[in-house]
Amino acid sequence: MNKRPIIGISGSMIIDQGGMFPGYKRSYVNNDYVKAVINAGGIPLIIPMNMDDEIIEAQINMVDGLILSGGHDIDPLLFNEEPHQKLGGIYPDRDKFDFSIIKKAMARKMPILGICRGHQVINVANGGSLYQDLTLIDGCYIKHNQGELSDVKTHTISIEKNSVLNQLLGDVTCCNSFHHLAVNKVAPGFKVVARAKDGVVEAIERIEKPLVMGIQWHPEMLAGVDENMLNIFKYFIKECK
Ligand SMILES: [Mn+2]
Repeated sequence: MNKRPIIGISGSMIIDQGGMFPGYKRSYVNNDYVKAVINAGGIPLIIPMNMDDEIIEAQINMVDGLILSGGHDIDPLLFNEEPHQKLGGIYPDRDKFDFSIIKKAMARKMPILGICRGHQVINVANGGSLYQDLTLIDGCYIKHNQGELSDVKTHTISIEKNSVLNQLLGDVTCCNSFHHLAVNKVAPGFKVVARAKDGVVEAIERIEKPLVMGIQWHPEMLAGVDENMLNIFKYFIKECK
């Protein structure tokens, strides 16, 4: 039997608001990432957030591919903008961790899949920028922060012909949506491969191999109900061999 690729999933931190230990920090990822990796044929390994470059280097050396999970807004100072009044909560330590782990994964020519915040942070770490809120985008009218459950699809996206995503999802599909930031300037070396009807960027891919893909929606939340969304993880994991 072929060895299943080991897929690192970048962690975040949750701080207890009440209960036994108010203020207590817990390393975590949402379990849907773990489930999607297992169901797509990989071995998930949660990579806890930390600030030590040598540790991060050792962590990345243990895996064959990297998934960047969702979370906080990204500090706009990282793309040379002051915080807009509509910006949500930021977490500069996590930005630092994500930047470091992306740099190390790319140096090792490792496939990377960024989801939601992970998609945005790939763009910023490679020299792109973000809109700090959807109201700052001319013509944006679609509800990108759905009130529906996580596995309900709410808006359509159009996918570019010459892209990995088009092979997996076709020209048009429907996705869930939980974001209020979006890609503005696309990082050099990357291309937009999917947009919503209002022009909002929904996915990017690196032009050269290895596969580095950013997806604005949450395919891991849909992977249990939609074979095509699970196929994104299957394709990614195959690339990690
Ligand atoms: Mn959206």
